Amino acid sequence: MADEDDWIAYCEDGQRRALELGNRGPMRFDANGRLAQDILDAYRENGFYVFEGVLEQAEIDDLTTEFDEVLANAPTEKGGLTDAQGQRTTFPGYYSLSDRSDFEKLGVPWQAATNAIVGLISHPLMMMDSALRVYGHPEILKMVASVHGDDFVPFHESIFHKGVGEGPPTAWHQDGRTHWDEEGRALETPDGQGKRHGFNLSVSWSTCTPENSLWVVPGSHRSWRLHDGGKFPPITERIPEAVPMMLAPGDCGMVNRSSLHGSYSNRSDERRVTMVLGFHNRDSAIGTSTTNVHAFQRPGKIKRITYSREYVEKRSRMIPVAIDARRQRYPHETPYEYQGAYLGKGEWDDQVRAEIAQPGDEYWQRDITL
Ligand SMILES: O=C(O)CCC(=O)C(=O)O
Repeated sequence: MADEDDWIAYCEDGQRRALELGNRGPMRFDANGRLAQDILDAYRENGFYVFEGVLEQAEIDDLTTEFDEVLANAPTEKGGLTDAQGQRTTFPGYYSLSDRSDFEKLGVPWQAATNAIVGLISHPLMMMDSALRVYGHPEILKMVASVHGDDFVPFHESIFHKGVGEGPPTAWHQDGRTHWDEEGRALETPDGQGKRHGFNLSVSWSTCTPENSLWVVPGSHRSWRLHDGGKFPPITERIPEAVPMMLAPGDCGMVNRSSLHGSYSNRSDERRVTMVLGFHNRDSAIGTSTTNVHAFQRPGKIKRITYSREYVEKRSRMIPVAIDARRQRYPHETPYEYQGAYLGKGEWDDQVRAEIAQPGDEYWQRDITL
C-alpha cells in the first residue's frame, strides 16, 4: 500500500511539473510556414514538446479500428503463427511479445492473465493505411521541415501498446548512439543545428496519463549517459526529475532521441497506444557510420552500416508515397510538397503497395538508426 501511495504521489508531482514546463499547445506556424520560434525554443530547451489536437476525430477512429484489427490478429505466443481465434497471423514476425520472464528480467511484476502480451508492433506503414496517411500529414511534415530542413529523410515507425493493467515497461534509455563528442556531449547545438539524432514523434489515439505514458527527463538530451562506462537507470527507478508526456487522442509528442526516456509498466485501467514515427536531418544521415537496430522485422538484432545516398533516397520514397495515399483519402486537404530527393515511384497504388511489402526488400529494410 505504501508503494501504491508513493506511485500516486510520484504521478501527481510529475504531472504538475510537466504542466509547468511550457512545452505544449497546438502546432503554430509563422508567416513563412515555419514552426513558431517559441515552440522550437521550448522543444530545444526541454528535449520534448507536446502538440495538441493534431488529428481530427475521423482519423483517430480509422487508426483505432485498423490497429485493433492488427492487434486481434497477433500471435498468442512467441514464435506463434495464429491468433486467439485460431486465424493465421498476417504479419507474425512483426509483433514483439513479452512474457513473464521478460518482466522478471526488468524486476517488474507480471500481471497478465495470458501467456504473452503484445508490447510493440513494428513497421505499421505496411499494415495500416491509416498509419501511412498520418505519415503524410501536411501539418506534421511542415513541422518536420522546420526542425530538420526541407530535405528531411525518414527514420523508423512502430506502435507501442501498453495494455490495461499489464502493459510492459520500456527501459530508461537514450536512443541516439552516434552524434556525441568524445566527452559524451551532444553534437546537436542548443539552436538545434549540427549532426543530430532526430526525434520520435508519438502519435496518440489513446489517452496517455501519468500512469501509462512515456516519461522524459527534461534537458537530458545534452549529454550521453553511456559515456565513459555509464549506464541507464533501471526502470524500477522512479527518476525524480522525470515528467510524464500526457497526450489526448489526436495529440503528438515530439521527443528528441537523445533525451532520457522510458515508461513504467501500465497498471492503470486505461490502455496506451502511440505510434512512433520520425525523421532525420539529411546531413546527419548520409555518410554516417553507426549500428542499425531498426532495419529488422522487430527489435533484437543489430548491424554495422554506413548510410549511402542511395539507401537514404530509396527509403525517402515513403514520404511522397504517404502524401499521395493521404491525398486520395482527403482530396480537399492541401497536400504537403516534399522537397527532398527520393528514388522510386512516389505514388500510392496497388503496385507500390506490393513493392513496399516485397519479402526481403520491404521498405523498412532501409530504416535509419542514428
Ligand atoms: O512510448 C514508449 O513507451 C517508448 C518509446 C520509446 O522508447 C522510443 O520511441 O524510443
